[in-house]
Amino acid sequence: MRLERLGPVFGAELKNIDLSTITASNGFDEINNLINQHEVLVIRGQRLNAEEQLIFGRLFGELAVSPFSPRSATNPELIVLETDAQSKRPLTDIWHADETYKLEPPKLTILKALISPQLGGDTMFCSMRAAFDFLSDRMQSYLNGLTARHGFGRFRDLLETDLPTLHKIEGQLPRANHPVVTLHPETSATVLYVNRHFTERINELPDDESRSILEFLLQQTARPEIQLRIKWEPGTVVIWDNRSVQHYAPPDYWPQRRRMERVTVEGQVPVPASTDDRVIHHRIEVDGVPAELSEEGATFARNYEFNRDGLDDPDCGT
Ligand SMILES: O=C(O)CCC(=O)C(=O)O
Ligand SMILES: [Fe+2]
Repeated sequence: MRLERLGPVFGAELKNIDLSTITASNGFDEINNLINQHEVLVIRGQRLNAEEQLIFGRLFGELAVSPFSPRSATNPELIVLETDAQSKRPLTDIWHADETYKLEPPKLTILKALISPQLGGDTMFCSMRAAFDFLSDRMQSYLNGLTARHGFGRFRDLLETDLPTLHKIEGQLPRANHPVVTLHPETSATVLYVNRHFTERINELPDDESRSILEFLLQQTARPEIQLRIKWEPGTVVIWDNRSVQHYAPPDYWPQRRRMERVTVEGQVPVPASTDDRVIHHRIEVDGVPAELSEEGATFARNYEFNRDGLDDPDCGT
């Protein structure tokens, strides 16, 4: 097999490989390591049928059954996302990691295209470990130790019922608090773990502060430098690390037909990055060179140095 990186920050395409031949002792460790390292792995030209996709998924752990997504009648672990003129507009145009309202959100998602529209229907990804790395040291320290509440977001709209019944159903569905900054359990990377679909508030902050800080954090997914956009064709499989990336699927193709099949691997309770005052994090590297701060970030850093020197300077202000 051969690997081609898809961008300087994350993402890779794996070539010359047939996923149906992978077993626990043949190729699994390599693929698992590549997912940890590159966060999104694209494998094209696969002829994996649904059964083989389930078997491949089970190599990584138990498969999840989503309470909201449309499942295959014969196999509840297989999610079938099919869109055409008869279906509603898909609710995928919002940045999210899958199912973070669960106490144990999924670890990986494996999505396969069966029918792709002629134009549109791409899926976008954002590296949330890069999002965290791009924050200032001050912001990283501020976030450390905070937790956020995750609920159902837009999936509420799928529960077509009157308001009192909706509240009752919501009361019975899971909800979870997760650290705002998590530690990836396999790579120890620090990850910004809030998303626009499911994260409702930061628990330790008053309402107005939570709203502003959360909005600032959610906007980080808009940075083109930390995004990736994947084009699908029938037979394309994408595996993403749901612990460290978010995705957004523009429904720009709808009502054209698109059919995808997905399996989702169960994960663990997210762990907080650190309980120290200072977060020890890894910095993004591009070919071994630490990524540059953005222009504003660099200006801020220079001003900060200047002001601090100024305070220490006995001649300051004279
Ligand atoms: O349709 C897509 O490309 C992705 C949909 C999605 O959000 C998912 O499968 O988790
Ligand atoms: Fe999703």
